[in-house]
This record gives sequence, C-alpha cells and structure tokens, in this order.
Amino acid sequence: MDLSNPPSSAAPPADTAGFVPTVDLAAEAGRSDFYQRAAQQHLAPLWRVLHGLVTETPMPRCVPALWRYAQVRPYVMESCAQISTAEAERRVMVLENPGLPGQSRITQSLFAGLQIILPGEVAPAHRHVASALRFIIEGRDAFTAVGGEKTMMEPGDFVTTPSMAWHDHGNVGDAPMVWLDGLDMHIVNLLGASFREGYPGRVHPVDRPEGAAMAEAGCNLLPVDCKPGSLTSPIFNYPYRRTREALHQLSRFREINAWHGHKMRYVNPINGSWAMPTMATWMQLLPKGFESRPYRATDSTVFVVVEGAGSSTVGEQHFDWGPHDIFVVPSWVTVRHSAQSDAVLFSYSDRAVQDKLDLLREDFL
Ligand code: 1HN
Repeated sequence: MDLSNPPSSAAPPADTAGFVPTVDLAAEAGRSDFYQRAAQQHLAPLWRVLHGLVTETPMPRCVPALWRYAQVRPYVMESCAQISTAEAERRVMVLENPGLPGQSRITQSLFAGLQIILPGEVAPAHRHVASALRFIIEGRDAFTAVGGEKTMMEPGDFVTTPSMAWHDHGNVGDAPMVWLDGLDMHIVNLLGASFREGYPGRVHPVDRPEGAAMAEAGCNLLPVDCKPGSLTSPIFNYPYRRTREALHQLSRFREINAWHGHKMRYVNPINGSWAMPTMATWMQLLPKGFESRPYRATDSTVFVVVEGAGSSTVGEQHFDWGPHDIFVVPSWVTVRHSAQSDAVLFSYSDRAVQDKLDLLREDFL
C-alpha cells in the first residue's frame, strides 16, 4: 500500500519533492485487523491519509478550462425553450469545471453560471446567505432589485447581491439579457451556514429611488451619518462605463504591471477592502501586444473576456479567447496572458477569504 497516495485524496504530482514515507508492506498487512476493529468505533489511522490531507503544494481538482461563448450561447438560448423562469426560479446553465463534474463548481470554492432572462420575464424575489455577483454579458433594459433599490444593467457592469438581501430580476426591454452569476455558496456550505427564503410576492417592494446607492457611496463621498451595515460595498452596480474610462486613463500615464497589465480591484468605499466579503473582483486592461510575465497564486480565478482578443497559457493549456469567453486558472497554476488587441478582462476569485484568513500566497515569476 502506498501511504502517500490514499484513495480519498488527489494523487500527488510525480514531481512532488520531499518526504515520501517508506512502507513496510508486511507490517501494514499485519495492521489490517486493527484498522477494521478501529473502524467499528469510527476511528481511522491518520498515517494512511496524512499526506493527502496536508499536501506540499496546492492540489486543486479544478482544472484549467475555457468556455467559448459562441459555443455555449446556443444552449443558454435553448434553455428558454426548455423551461420558463417561473418554473426554474433562476434559468441558469451552470459552468461545471471538468475536474469537478456534477458539483456545480467552476473552482473548488466558487459557482459560476450563465443566467438568461427574456423580455417580460421576472425572476421572483428570494434571499439567501450566499452572496452573488452578476457580470453582464449581453442585452439591455433588464434590472435587478436588491434590498429595495433597482438598477438597470448594461454589458460589462459588475453588480453585487449581498448576503440575505432580497433580490429579483426583470427584463423590460425587447431582447434577452445574459449575465454570469458568481456565488460563494460552496464556502457557505463548507461552514454549514446556508439559509434561503422565498418572498411571498413575485417582487420585493422598491423603497429607494434608482441611483440612491451611487449617490450615497459611489462619488468619493459618504453621508456624514453613514453607518456601515455589512461587509459588502453599499455600491451595488459598478458600471462598466466608469471602470473602462478609469482603465483607459490609467493606461495613458501609469507604468504597466508586468504580471497583470493595468489591473484595478473593485473596492468597498466604506473600508477600502474588497467590494464583497467573500469574492474578490477585478478588471484589467491588457494593451495590444502586451505579454504578461508568469504569475501564480493560491486563489483559483475565473476570467470573463469583455473586449478584445488574446490568449492565455494556463499550466500546460493554451486558450485563445475573444469577447464573452470565460476561462479558469486553478490555484497555483502558472498563467501568462498575451493580448492581440487591446483587451479587457473581468475576474473573480476567493481571494477576499484567503486574505482575511492569511492564506494567500503568490509568485511573481
Ligand atoms: C441565485 O439566487 C441566482 O438570484 C442566480 O439570480 C444563480 C445559483 C445558485 C443558487 C442561487 C439569482 C444562483 C442562485
């Protein structure tokens, strides 16, 4: 028996350096009766699983993966013929990491799905402990209402739904809207902290004017009597128009970061931290011809291409990408980006959690 490779954990890579336990096979066979008797008491020997539990380096089961929008869009559209929003509650096609099939995970800790809402449809109000982000991919004239305020959404907007905030969505236009949903429910579930509730009506009442959150917190000003209520940013729509303009201005005077290009993180103006307590979010501009230096970090990251074309080498894999394509860089896998034209990438990861728990490691190679 190979003690370094217990069946319940991922196999270590062949090049894993360091201590490999030597196993006295005869002695191990002699212990099997002990193992069986101990198991009756719900006891198990740590030495048979230790190195799979505490690995020398991250060993994500999540693998590098790319979803080309042109290939998945027809399925998102077809889902509308298959089921109504009323029946589905949320009409979402889940992006399943090929290394984690059947688990509704795009990374070990995060969910991603493509939600579509047709003209005239309403996704009914509910709330849950899991936080959600929306990254708008196509369409216009659709809104989300969060905690009593509505916001109209446009492609490239980053919209948050804080933990336990009532939310419903609607499309008042004449074209479908598609966005990417990113949720942290796997983190919530790991901790056994999940609750959800449906609202008795289809929509939750709106009691604040559109633009209220932006006026209160989105103009580098805060009301003098502002009292932070949660760790989630009070700004719940970060419009692409403003983000794109900031990146453009930045690129005119600031030295480019060799690993990230021109990359900005979305912040909570109350405390300067991440916009959401569990999910870190960024937008980056890679100017035409830019080739990033290799980088790796312990947060598995989901990228959504907003504009432009380019490619990324993720571990052994090479992904060519264009607008609306989605790809994943797993924990501790080295990534290099290359931009064929000016390219803009949105990304999110569990770094907001890893930061708080002092777990994050990164390598600038
Ligand atoms: C959810 O509530 C939404 O509110 C979207 O739009 C996707 C995926 C899993 C669980 C809840 C939404 C979701 C979700």
